[in-house]
Amino acid sequence: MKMLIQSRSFALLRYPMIEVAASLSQSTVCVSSTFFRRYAIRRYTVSAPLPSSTTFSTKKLKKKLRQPVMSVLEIGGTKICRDDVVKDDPTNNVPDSIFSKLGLQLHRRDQHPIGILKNAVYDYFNKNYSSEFTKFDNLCPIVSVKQNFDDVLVPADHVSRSYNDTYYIDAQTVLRCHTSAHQAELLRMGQTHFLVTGDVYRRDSIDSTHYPVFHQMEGFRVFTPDEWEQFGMDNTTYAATELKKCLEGLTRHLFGAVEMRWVDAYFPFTSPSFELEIYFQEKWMEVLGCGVVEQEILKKNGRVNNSAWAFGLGLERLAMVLFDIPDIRLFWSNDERFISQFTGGQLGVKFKPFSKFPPCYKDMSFWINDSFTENNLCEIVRGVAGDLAETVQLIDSFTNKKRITSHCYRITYRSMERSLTDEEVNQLQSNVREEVQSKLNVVLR
Ligand code: FA5
Ligand code: MG
Repeated sequence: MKMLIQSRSFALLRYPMIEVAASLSQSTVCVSSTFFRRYAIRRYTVSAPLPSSTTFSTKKLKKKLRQPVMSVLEIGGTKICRDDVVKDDPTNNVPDSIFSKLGLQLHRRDQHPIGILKNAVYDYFNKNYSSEFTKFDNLCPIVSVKQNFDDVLVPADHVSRSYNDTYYIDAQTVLRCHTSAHQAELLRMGQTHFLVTGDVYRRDSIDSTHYPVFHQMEGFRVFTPDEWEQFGMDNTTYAATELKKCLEGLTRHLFGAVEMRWVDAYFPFTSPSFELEIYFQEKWMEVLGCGVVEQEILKKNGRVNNSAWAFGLGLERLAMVLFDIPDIRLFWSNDERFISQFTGGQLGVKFKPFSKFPPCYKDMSFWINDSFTENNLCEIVRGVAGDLAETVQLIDSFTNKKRITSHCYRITYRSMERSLTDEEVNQLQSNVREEVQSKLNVVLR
């Protein structure tokens, strides 16, 4: 295995505000996926809830695109009604398309690539840590703002708390945006070695490695002083060494030989922090975040004088590499041609694409306003086109003499399962244009 240890520019990571300021002032085409690394100095308007329903001009299209939404479900013993999650209220920004994913729990399906991967990670921990780790995979994804952010020391002004980045049910309740939301409660329950797998939710960009619902597995391990003292190490060095050993072993267990590298990172809840990237489809892809847990979290939750490591795996990203799955939307496919290719317990299987259907590109330009954000645009595109939207990419930006900025976005439409007709794509694009204008108050060009 080729292992590259790489440090990115420290300046960007130590001063994340500068990174955001710089990226805002540039007309950058690159979309950052580093949710917890980003800090906000911009203010977001708490915009009205984004579309939960869509206006299509033909009944046929409407039927084809809309997924049935179950109105009551149960997760981990909690009953959840649609009307408790999707509300016509300014503090709520959960659309029906997101509600429809609640309770699907791909990670609990043993024949699905996400479930197969979860079980393979369990095997690794059972073998190497003699089944010491307690597993949780049915904790309810509806959590308090305190669990999701405060308990893991996310600062009050951190960008991840904004309505632009997180799905809020009301001002105090969110759809968890990471499995780290359960760290504190499990520590308080006396857990010292645990794995938490679950669906997590984020308003995010649209491309082959980002989806607004995905799955994470949190790992957490507490150490006592005798453990680091016997190796003559300080608590932080010991935890960091054990963490990297564990994750490098896991990567070898899953992939055998794969090109990967460690990157220094920032998370409010760990220090030092790292991300692991794997080379996939001719690019470096970030697959996990991890680090040595902040003492404050341990102390507040009954673990004085201890040390700990934690990690959060992105299961879709790892499964993409493992099974050669080229697009994250495929995980949600009910197409037999996808589902039938995977068998419980089998890791080595490579996905055979059934066919590559042609993409269709549509550009749209508009003058933005101060409250414009790309996530709001993506939410509209997803609301209209669902999984037919493959990418949304900023391809041009300029500011005129009156200091008004224009953006040009290219939307790629493509189905994973069939060829799209011109009529269908034109209709989608026309609906997107209409909603972008009316909901984002931008001026189309
Ligand atoms: C976190 O969520 C941290 N809670 C991870 C962590 C846990 C750090 C414990 C330290 C200690 P991050 O935002 O980087 O970090 O997300 C973790 C992983 O989730 C990423 O590496 C990536 O693999 C995956 N991921 C993030 N956003 C998306 C998305 N929109 N779609 C699919 N996968 C995603
Ligand atoms: Mg990250």
